[in-house]
Order: sequence, then structure tokens, then C-alpha cells
Amino acid sequence: MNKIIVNLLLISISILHAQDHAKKETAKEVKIEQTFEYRFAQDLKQTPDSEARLNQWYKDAKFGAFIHFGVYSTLEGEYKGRGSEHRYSEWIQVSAKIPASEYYEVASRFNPSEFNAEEWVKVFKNAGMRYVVLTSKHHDGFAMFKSNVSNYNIVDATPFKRDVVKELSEACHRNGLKFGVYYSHAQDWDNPNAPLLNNKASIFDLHPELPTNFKADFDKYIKEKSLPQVEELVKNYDIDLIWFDTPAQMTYERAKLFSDMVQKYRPNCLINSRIIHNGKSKIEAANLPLFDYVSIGDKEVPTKKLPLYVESPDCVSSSFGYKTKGNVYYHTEKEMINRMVHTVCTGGNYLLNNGPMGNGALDPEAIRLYGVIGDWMKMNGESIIATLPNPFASRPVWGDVSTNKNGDVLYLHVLEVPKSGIVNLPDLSVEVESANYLASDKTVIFKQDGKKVKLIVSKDDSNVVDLVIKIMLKGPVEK
Ligand code: FHN
Repeated sequence: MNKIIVNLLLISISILHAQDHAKKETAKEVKIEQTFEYRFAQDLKQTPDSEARLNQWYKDAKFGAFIHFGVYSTLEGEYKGRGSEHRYSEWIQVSAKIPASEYYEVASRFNPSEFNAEEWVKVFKNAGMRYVVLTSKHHDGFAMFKSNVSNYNIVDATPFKRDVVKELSEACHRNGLKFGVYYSHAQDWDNPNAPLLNNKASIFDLHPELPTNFKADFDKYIKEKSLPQVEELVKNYDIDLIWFDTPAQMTYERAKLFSDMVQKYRPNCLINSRIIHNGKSKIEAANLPLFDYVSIGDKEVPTKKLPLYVESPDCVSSSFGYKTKGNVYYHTEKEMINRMVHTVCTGGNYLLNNGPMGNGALDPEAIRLYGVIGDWMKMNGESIIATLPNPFASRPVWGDVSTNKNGDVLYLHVLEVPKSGIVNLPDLSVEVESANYLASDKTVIFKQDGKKVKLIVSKDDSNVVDLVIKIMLKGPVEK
């Protein structure tokens, strides 16, 4: 009898334990899915105008360089022993509470004499990147272009006196890359009328001269600085994309002033969602006419295909601006390639940032990591550029999948080679014609039994970061 009771107890404990475990597992899964799902109602649809603009080059480009370069690059994340705890070095003015008058002095010494647009572009192109997005004005309010709206710009306020936006846009176009500018249209620490988004410093820390009863007038800032500077950018520079950011207090009406301005001069210029939505906010259908694609949160990698076209703003290191002080972490090669592959296989673009040094030369570690990606892209770029996302219902355990536009070529990204050496495909209703490693063209042995396809990966080949297998099908894969 006692034995029976003990057994019953043990059984119920294990059931409870299993249920608890299942709950935890589900909770974990739900959390991952929700990261993106809750921001995208399934009936959101790209407007026909955006769709047409995106189809011109952006959807095929897939891979771009993001660059955070400005006065902050010279400070490397610390000022007078302060501020290095902030993970982003471009936030130094706020994290070290530098009054605007003192930051001007830093700006007046900004002389990136090693800047060479052709050399930068060579590095980006060699990495397999198809477009470049440069900070034309970050939150510090300092313009990296000649501006008649404010002389707080690289030509008028520094000994360097050269227009970095102009030089880089020309070098990009000479080398067949598209060129975009980042522009902080709401935050501007030089201008007290612009909203300040943080809990570290107040407007009085940055502008101690202000009367204590100072009241910010955001519309005045838009009218007098950010909108006219955006006009200068779209009017005077050959720009294919404009990347807005941190849209604090940005209403539909305010954001529309910016999108109308871009449209007026450059109807084909792409606009990102941060014109009105921050990276983590829920996308509102009513705002879709204002932008073309969604910039998801910093360093986020989508887990599944989303109803709108997205871009992941990633970074080779933990800071967007060049940082040597405090904690800094660089991606490993494997992390970087995994993130690019998953982003592209869920149907997005991968915008990989580097922060050039204050002297204008690129960060050597960024050059090295871009070089690693470039070497991989030279052999495997066909599985990234101009591809379509994973056609199967879910992501396979061993990695991810992209296809060509006809759907009759599958690219299997084997990011983790299974211990058994066998890669199982999700159910496939088309016949496989051939399977080869994309990099070496060597044949991969496969077995097809109805919808079940198995591939045998040889041990010698499994030692790479992402082993890409190209599968030719006898017809297009069902989606
Ligand atoms: O505050 C900025 C940050 O400095 C950086 O520019 C990133 C890039 O996506 N955007 C904001 C934070 O999301």
C-alpha cells in the first residue's frame, strides 16, 4: 500500500514538474516571439509608393554600412574622467554633462585629417555592402556638412573645413554604392528648444545660462533648425535614403513636415520609420505614408518574417561611436555572420555600424571584422544579395534558409552543423535536382524520400562559421 502511495506521489510530482517546465519553455518562446510580434499587426501593408521605392534598390541591397562619426569620436567615450559608463560614446555630451560652451571647444579642435572617403568606401565595398548611411547630424547638434542654417558645422566650426557628407556621398556614388544620411530631427543638445531624451542630464546641465523658468518650444526648433537642415541635405546632396532617429514628441503633423520636404526634392529617397516611431514602438497603420521601411530596435535581430520591410541597425561593437574608455565589446565573426544571416532570411536588411576614430581613420577592429564578412560574402554573397526570405513555416534548428527570386534555388545556412552530420530539411514538395556547397561547389550527398530531404555534411566542411548549401529544385518551392 505504502509503495503504491509513494509511486502515486512520485508520478504527480513529475507531472507537476513537467507542467512547470512546459510553462517555462512556453513563456520563453512567447517572450522571443513577442519581441517583434506585438509591434506589427498582421494586416499592416507597405503602401504602393513605398513598395515601388523599396524595389528600386533597397530590397536587393540587403547589406549596408552605418557610420557614427562626429565630434564625440575624438573623446572615445570619456570626458575629464566622466561618462564612460554609457554604452554609446556618441552620448558623451549627456553622460558627462558637458555644457554646450565646453563642447564647442572640443568641436573647435575636431580635425579628422586622416579621413579619406575613397578608402572608407573601398572597405565597405570589399565587405559586400551595397549602401552607406552616415551621421550627418547626431543628437549633439553638430552638422557634418556645410550648413547655412547653423554655423555649428564641420566646415565653419573646425580647422578641418571639409564637407564629410559631400565627400562620402560622391565617393559612394563613384563606386556604385547608394548613400544615405542619418539625421537626428528631434534631439539636438545644442538647441534648448529640442527635447532631451534621457534621465542623466537636464537641459540646464547643458545650457547653464538658461533662465530657470525656461520653456522649450519644439516647433520653433523644427522650423528654425531641423527642417531647414533637412532641406539643405535633400536639396544640395545626392541622397538615396534618410535615416531619422529618436522621434521624441514627434506627432504625425510634425513628422509629415519632414517627409513632405524629402518628397519635394527627392521623390525616390527612402525614409525610415524612426521619423515617427522609435525602434521599439508599435507600428501604427496611420503612420505608414510617412516612411518606407521599419528600423527595428538597435541590435535587434528579427525572429520571423514581418508584414513590413525591416532593417536591423547592428554594430560591430557595443557602442555606435568609437569608444575605447569603459566597457566595449566587439562582435565575434560568428555572431556577426549569424545576425546578418537571420536578418536577411527573415526578409530584412542588415545595417552594420562602425565608429571611425577622431582622426578620421576607420577603427582597425571594424576594418578587420568587415574584412571577415567580405571574405565570406565573396564566396557566399549569392545567398544574401537579392534573395527572398525563408519560404518554410519556421526556422530550422541548424540555421536558416533564403531563396532566389524564382524560388527554385534554396540556400541553406547551416550555422550549427548537427552532431550527426545530417541536415534535415523542412518538408519539401518539390524534387531536389542537386546540392552543392556554395563556397567550393563541391557536391553534397542528399537523400529524398517523398517530402523528406536529408543532406550529409562532411566533417571537413563543418568547421566554418556558416556553411551554405545551394539546393537546385525542379520547380519553385511552395510558400
Ligand atoms: O540614441 C541613438 C544612438 O546614439 C544611435 O544613433 C542609435 C542608432 O540606431 N539610435 C539611437 C538609439 O536608438
